Amino acid sequence: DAREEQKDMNGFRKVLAHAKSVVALTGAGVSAESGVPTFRGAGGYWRTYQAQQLATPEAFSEDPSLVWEFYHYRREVMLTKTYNPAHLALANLEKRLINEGKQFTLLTQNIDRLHQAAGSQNVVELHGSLFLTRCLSCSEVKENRDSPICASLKDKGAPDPDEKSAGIPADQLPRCSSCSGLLRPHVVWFGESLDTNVMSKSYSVMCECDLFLVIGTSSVVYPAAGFALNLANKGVLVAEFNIEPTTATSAFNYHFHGKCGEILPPALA
Ligand code: BJW
Ligand code: ZN
Repeated sequence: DAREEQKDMNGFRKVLAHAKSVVALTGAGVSAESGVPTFRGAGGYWRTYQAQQLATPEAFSEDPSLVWEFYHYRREVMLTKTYNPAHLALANLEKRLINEGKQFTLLTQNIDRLHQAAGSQNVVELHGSLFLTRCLSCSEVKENRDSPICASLKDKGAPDPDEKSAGIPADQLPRCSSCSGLLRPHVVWFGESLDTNVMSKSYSVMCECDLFLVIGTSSVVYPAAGFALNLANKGVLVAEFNIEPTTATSAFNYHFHGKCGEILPPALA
């Protein structure tokens, strides 16, 4: 039946061997085995908040100190984490396909830069990066790996539910080196549009692809959640890798169950 066909690894590997243009979409599940918490699992809380409450422009304008504490904490956590076999499997797949004269693009919802650390080259960051800032006054986007990002955030951002807000005055939060405006993380918050260049690159590679991989994402956050569904509707082959079925699973040709650090390396080898 259909469910058995979805697990046909030999069938998938044949499809992959013949694909000329592969696109992968990754989500937080790819970094879970690196120790980076996912959004919708049990570890999805910071203090008493879920990302949906803090990753919004409203939260930032109401309490920029609180939102900066949240992102500062996540930046500092990333300094202690590294890529895992799932990231490596995708970097290796890219190298092999490019050597064979084929196309590969990695669309990631993750802001942690672990794909790049593992050696992936053609990466589109759909939701921005923890290590980019954007100035609210002059809009300059800049790489920033400072630890701490500013003196006032040093040792702040502890995730415990009873931790009190640091209440840092805005003039002591990260500021622009060009115009001294307030900086924000260059990430895409709820209610904000994805960058237009990012969207057009994504659509153009999806138009050409003959195999789409959906890896470690709950497929609930749009527009990324619609990518695989749209392609599946057009008849493009889609393979999903996840520790559990998602609401989108039934629309896909393949679904491989397991931790992506364990199932991706053999599947993509
Ligand atoms: C494993 C594993 C292991 C675990 N191995 N697997 C259309 C319909 C409905 C709503 C909307 C819509 N269009 C827009 C919206 C509103 C909204 C939205 O989608 N809301 C939904 C929640 C309903 N979208 C937006 O606002 C977007 N903007 C937009 O569309 O602009 C135009 C517009 C504006 C206003 C109105 C309408 C249109 C922007 C969304 C930006 C999302 N940003 C975040 C935060 C980024 C910064 C930060 O990190 O702080 O991005 S939210 C958060 O979710 C983050 C993630 O990238 C994103 C996706 O999460 P992901 O990666 O899927 O993680 P999880 O935790 O959900 O899932 C992990 C998965 O891994 C699970 O399935 C596990 O099983 C699995 N897993 N371990 C394999 N080891
Ligand atoms: Zn500026």
